[in-house]
Formats: sequence, structure tokens, C-alpha cells
Amino acid sequence: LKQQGKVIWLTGLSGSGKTTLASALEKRLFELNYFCQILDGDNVRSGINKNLKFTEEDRLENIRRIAEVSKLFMNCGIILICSFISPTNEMRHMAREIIGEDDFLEVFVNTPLEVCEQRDPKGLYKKARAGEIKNFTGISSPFELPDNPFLEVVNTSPDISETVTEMLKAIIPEIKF
Ligand code: GGZ
Repeated sequence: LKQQGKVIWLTGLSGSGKTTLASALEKRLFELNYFCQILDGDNVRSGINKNLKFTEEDRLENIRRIAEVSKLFMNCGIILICSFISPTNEMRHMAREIIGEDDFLEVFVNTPLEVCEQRDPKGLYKKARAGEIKNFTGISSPFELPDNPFLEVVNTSPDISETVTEMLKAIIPEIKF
């Protein structure tokens, strides 16, 4: 492998578009012969973190384990794309500390709550408003604005290719487009 491992950390609300951006970014990186791995709720919360729920304490432990696992992958030279709400600065700071300042690239997917709630792809906001889901981020659990993101992307239009290019340029500055 000629590449250097790093961690691209997407933070943002449920429905903000993190998963879509993560897979589009993964695809572009693969096309450029970069070796990468997505970590998200689907492959983490159903596996190593299946005992964790959405209390503040469990979210912190969720993020801690993800950061530790990411570091192991990263040390093998892999580019991690981590897609987690990671709602507080405490959680993001902890991840940054575990992974290391230089390798932790925090990308804030800044989609307004109204837009996320409007999209509601899984009907979770509706359930949260009805009180059927407790501690739902943005409704009954806080989302703190990231205090020092490496990059902030606004992801409200359906065409994300420009956003992905913007991310690629920031992540791998030696690439020419
Ligand atoms: C927020 C929740 C909750 C609650 C279930 N609050 O949009 P999704 O469905 O596919 O992604 C969300 C995912 C969030 O898990 P994370 O591991 O990223 O959260 S954290 O970083 O805060 O630990 C959502 C679903 O799980 N989900 N209940 N109460 N999101």
C-alpha cells in the first residue's frame, strides 16, 4: 500500500445525508485506487456495539469503541470513513484524541434539522415527535454544533458530486482534479 491511513469523521443529524456522502466518497476513493472502509451504525451498532443504546453514556461508549477500532484500521494504512451522529463536542474531542490530531478529519454535514425532519427517510422523526423514540437527536437529545470542524458541507441538494469532490480535495490535497 502506498497510501497513508486516516480517519474521515462525518458528524451530523440523522437524515443529514452522512450515509449517502460516505458511500459516494468511498466509491470515488476506490476508483482512485485508495483502500477504504466505511464504519457506520449499520455495521457497528448491529455488531460490536449491539449492547449500546442512545443514552449520553452509551453514545460516548459507542464513539470511544469506534475511535479505537478506527485507529487499528488506520494503522494498517486504511482510510476510514466513519459516519456517526456523534452529537457532542466531548464525543468528537475524545475521538480526535484517540485517533490523533493530524489523522482525524472532522466533516460536519450541516443539514438543517427542518430539512432532516422533512426527509425523514426512516420515519424516525415522526416517531420521536410522537414520543415513541426516546433521546432522539435534535428532538429530545442535543446536537451541539461542532466547534472546530476540518470541513463543513451543506448537503441540501440532490446532486452530491460537487460535495464529494470538495471533500476529496480537502482529504487528499495531492490529487489534481
Ligand atoms: C438518534 C437514533 C436513535 C436516537 C435510533 N437518536 O438515521 P439513522 O437512524 O439511520 O441513523 C441514526 C442512528 C444513529 O446512531 P449513531 O451511532 O450514529 O449515534 S451516536 O453517534 O449518537 O451514538 C438513526 C438511529 O441510529 N437511531 N435511535 N435516539 N438516532
